[in-house]
Amino acid sequence: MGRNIVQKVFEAHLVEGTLRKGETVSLKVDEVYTQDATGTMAWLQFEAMGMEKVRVPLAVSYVDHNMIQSNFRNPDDHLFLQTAAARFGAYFSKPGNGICHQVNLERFARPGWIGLGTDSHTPTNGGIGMIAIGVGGLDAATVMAGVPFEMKMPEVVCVRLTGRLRRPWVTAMDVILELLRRLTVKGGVGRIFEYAGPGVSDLDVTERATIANMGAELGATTSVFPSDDRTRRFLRAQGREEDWTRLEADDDAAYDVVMEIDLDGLEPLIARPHSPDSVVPVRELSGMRVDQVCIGSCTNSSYGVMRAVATILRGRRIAEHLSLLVNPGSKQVYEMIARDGSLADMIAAGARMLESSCGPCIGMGGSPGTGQVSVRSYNRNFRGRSGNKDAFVYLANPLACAVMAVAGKMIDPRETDYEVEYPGEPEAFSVNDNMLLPPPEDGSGIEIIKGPNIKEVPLKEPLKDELEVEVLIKLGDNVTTDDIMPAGSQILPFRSNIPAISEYVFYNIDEGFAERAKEAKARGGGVIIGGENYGQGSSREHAAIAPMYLGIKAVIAKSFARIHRANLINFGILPLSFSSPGDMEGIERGDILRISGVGDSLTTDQVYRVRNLTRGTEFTVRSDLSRREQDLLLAGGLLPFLKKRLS
Ligand code: MIC
Ligand code: SF4
Repeated sequence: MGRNIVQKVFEAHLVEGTLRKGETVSLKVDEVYTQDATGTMAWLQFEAMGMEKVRVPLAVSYVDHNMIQSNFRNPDDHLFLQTAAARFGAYFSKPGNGICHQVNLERFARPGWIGLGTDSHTPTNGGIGMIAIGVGGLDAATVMAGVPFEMKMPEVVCVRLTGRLRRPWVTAMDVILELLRRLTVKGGVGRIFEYAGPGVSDLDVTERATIANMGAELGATTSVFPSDDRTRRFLRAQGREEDWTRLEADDDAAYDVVMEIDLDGLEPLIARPHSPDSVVPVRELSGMRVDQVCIGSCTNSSYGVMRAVATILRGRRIAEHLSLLVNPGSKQVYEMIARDGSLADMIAAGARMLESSCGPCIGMGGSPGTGQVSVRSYNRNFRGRSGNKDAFVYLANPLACAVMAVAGKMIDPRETDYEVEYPGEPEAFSVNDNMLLPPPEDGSGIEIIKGPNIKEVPLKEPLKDELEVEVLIKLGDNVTTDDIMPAGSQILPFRSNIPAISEYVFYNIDEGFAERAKEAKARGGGVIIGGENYGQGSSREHAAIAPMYLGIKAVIAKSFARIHRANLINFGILPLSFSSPGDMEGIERGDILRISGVGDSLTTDQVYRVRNLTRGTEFTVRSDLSRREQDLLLAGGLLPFLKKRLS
């Protein structure tokens, strides 16, 4: 029987386990990268493990999320990251060099590799044929310390592409919006999406990267494309053809699920507020006023896209009432559009050019006003993520975005007669790695500099056998980590300071949460009740560490998103699911729940009896923990577990 790409890459990296769906496998990892907002914790944890040097072939520390430097905290974080990278043997990508996923794709990603990144959009690298997975900081630190990466073998979905995109107005963004329309934000949980079929060769590497990037919004473990002649061409244009290898599924490869997308049949699509899966054709919203347009981010920042956007704007002017923000994803792209005149065309049309950073995507500036409509070529539009709960964020392809910036309203770009140059990938990119600092040969003498806002990672005590916890909040389906631990310019500066950031847990949906949690902590702790796909979205482990710090002992939900579930376990919080989802109805905020015999249940049938002391009712919940996960929880989390082991 032939093998698919996932099987080939996993087999080549397998340390333990068998590649059967649902079984635990451990894998050798070629690269680990961090970004600043999750990286400070990851590197603090790495340091806390007492490690001398990273034990993976390649480690890179990027700075892209918080570059606002509104006071000392942020530059202190940057200096910490730079000195830690030099000390421990990682490359350091300076602020200004670009968004981690875009830069990694350009400069490091390789077909056939396995990579981890402390960011949920790490799968962007799947565009080049790499298996790239988003993880929490502590998982990244553990792998950097030389431990193989452990995961449950996901199922593999083959997405067969046929036909060709109707460029310029239909782009790669519409392919992934179509998948989100069909499958929703939980349609990818426990799955890897492998792209195949004749339509693959119609897409260049950066277009594939757009699709792989936003596969994260499906909840997918990752997405991967074959490595073919176009991949080789891309790597040659990056001056690193030697990194290329061919990687394709065998003709008779088997998949768990097969689906098909006809590229010819796609039209410009748009995701409505407040979820990336609320997708409709742009034409259905035609005429709606647009106040802000944002183009760029890690989703749509290639040179080809930026150049095409510039040709739409050339000689035109953005609508009078509208604001256009552009954040090109990397210094490479920025430099190239500056040299070829695209940047001048954008500026002339009225674009506000931002740094090569995440910017408005994560609410670091560029928030829309009250009731305003923002259309973005980004990947997430959760309520409040952009810095304003009362704004309406839509997601569309970057060329449609540019047309809307000129029109000042929603418009199907196919209705215009604009001439667009869509150059795709150039023969040669401008390669200039002067903002990418390689680690010194021997970093052992380098001092790691920590500013006053950088605090140690708190630890949890071992799991108690009997929990008596207060229900602190009851939530619906698809709660995001942006809901649990918001980002934005007010909160992101506290990513290195858990006591400070914990004040903001659930801040946008329940301002009193942190206070209530602290009170409950003194009485035995709290529990969170959630619906399906709890913790979707980002990889930020702060959404687990901060609740842990506030005394949360367990989350009982209908189901969990992958990265958040792993983060909860790493920080000693029990992820439990209802045996009968209907039991959620009988629980209210303020109820006291008693769970007895936790240790026993955890290590035997993983069924726990829960008594609702307030209502006098009883129900059961379950966990689905591997052996290792059980050990971690008993110890109070991964750090206490490792500490105990090492001592
Ligand atoms: C995001 O897009 O939500 C982020 C900000 O990049 C996060 C990481 C973080 O919260 O630092 C992610 O995607 O994992
Ligand atoms: Fe940055 Fe936005 Fe990409 Fe996250 S999704 S890495 S915030 S650009």
